[in-house]
This record gives sequence, structure tokens and C-alpha cells, in this order.
Amino acid sequence: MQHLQKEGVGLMPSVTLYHWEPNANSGKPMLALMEKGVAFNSRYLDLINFDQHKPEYLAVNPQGTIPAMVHGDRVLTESTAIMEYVDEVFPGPPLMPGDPRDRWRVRWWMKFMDQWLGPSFSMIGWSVFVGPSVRSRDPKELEAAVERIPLPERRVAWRKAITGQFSAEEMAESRRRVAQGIRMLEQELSQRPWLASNQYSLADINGFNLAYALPLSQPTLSNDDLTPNILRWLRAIYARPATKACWALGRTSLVKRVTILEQPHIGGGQVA
Ligand SMILES: N[C@@H](CCC(=O)N[C@@H](CS)C(=O)NCC(=O)O)C(=O)O
Repeated sequence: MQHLQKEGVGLMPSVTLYHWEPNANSGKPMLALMEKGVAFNSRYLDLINFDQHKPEYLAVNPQGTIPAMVHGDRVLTESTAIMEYVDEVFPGPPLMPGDPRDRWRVRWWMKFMDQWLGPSFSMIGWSVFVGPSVRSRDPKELEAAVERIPLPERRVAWRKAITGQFSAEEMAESRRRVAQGIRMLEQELSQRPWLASNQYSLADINGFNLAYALPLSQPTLSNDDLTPNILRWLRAIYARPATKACWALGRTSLVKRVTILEQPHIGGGQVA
């Protein structure tokens, strides 16, 4: 599928993005490209179908993780680094602020989300969505699929998701981090319109990919009564045309959760 926006009409895009849903790591470069108005060939890999471990994709990224972006003869991996590349290489609205302290804050939040908060969101997502999505398949086929995964740590994550064996301790730690992350986001967003500066930036793109479904997935921790600044911020990002176009590419119930943000008020007592 080809996404031709402002600049790319009539031209073959020089960018190909291999991605899954507009969610977490895949959604970061998708949304950055769309915000910049960069045309790209979209190559959807069905993570639940193990497309990311098939030879065609391993020829692009031997680690078998998504996303990956091809720009001309360059192959780029690591979602946050790809976003920074996209912002620097292509024209369009800048997604990094000019002030050095704001730039530091963008990078601080992205590191925090990528290394500390994101893996906890991911563990919860894998235990409630990815694992249950594949569990009913033939166990022999599943084991063969897991054996083909190149990275040992991803094999471990898949096995735990399939068998529902994330330990009570690691799930409790993930829940603790999500709760703390929500408090930190609320505090930061009470100080300025966007997460890291007064302009929309890569930190907001990164954060939205992590937090877009918070009022649905953590209704007792994040709602209009308890975290009004997070809700204001999520709705402002969801209202952007690039976000709407990006999330329209979603195919699963996972990303359809974003429509909760269309509700004008999500109260503390409301569990959707
Ligand atoms: N640090 C990498 C992580 C990439 C990654 O692990 N992506 C996940 C999806 S969010 C993946 O490819 N999982 C597939 C698998 O483990 O089989 C990035 O930010 O791009």
C-alpha cells in the first residue's frame, strides 16, 4: 500500500516502512512520517502471524523486529532513532524544538519511555492481547514459529505470552511502573501544552503511541477526573490529521481502542 501525501503525489516514494499496527514502536515512525508529510510505501507485517520472522523480512532486518525503514539504499532500525532521522532528513514541520533544554527534555522522555515505561506497557499488552490472540493455534506450529525467532529475548517473551507465564512479580512491577509513569506524565503535562516543550515534538509522538488507550486500559488511574492533563494531551494529539490518518491504518481491536478519546468526558467511575 502506498501513502501519498502532500509531497509524494505522482512520485514513487523513496521510503518504505515495515510496520505492524500504529501502536508502540511501529506507530512512532508511521506517525513521524505522516506529520512530516512524507510519502511512503507501507509494508504491513502481521506480528500475530509471525510475518516479522519470515525470510523476506529477515533479509531487511535480520533481528526480526519491527519497525524498519528503507530510505534509498539505507536500512534503518530502532523506532526512536528512525523518528529522529525522519525529522532531520525530510522537510515539513520540525518535530524537535529549537531550545537545547527542550531538546534535552524530548530526549529524556524518549529514553524514559523506551527503556523503563514502554517495556512495562508492552508486557501487559503481550499478556492481554498478543498471547491470547495466538494461544488457540496448534502447539507444534507455535513452537516451530517461536524456534524461528532470531533474538533469544524475543523467544522468551513469546513463550511467556503464549503460555501466560509472565510471573506475578514481573506483572506487579509492570503495573507499578505504569502507575508511576501516569503520575509523572500528569505532572509534566500540567506545566506545558505538550510533553517536552511548547511545541509538538517527537516526545509527544512517542508518548501517544504508549498512552493512547490509557483511559480504557487503566480506567481507575487515568481519566478526566484524575488526570485531566493527560486526557487533554491525548485528545489534542488524536485531533491532528496525521494521527487520524495513521490510526486509520490499524487493523486490530488493539488500535481501535483509540476511539475512546472521542468521548468528551471520561469519568473516574466509567469502565468502558
Ligand atoms: N527497540 C526496538 C524494539 C523493536 C521491537 O521489539 N518491536 C516489537 C514490536 S513493538 C517486535 O518486533 N516484536 C516482534 C517479535 O518479538 O516477534 C525499536 O524501538 O524499534
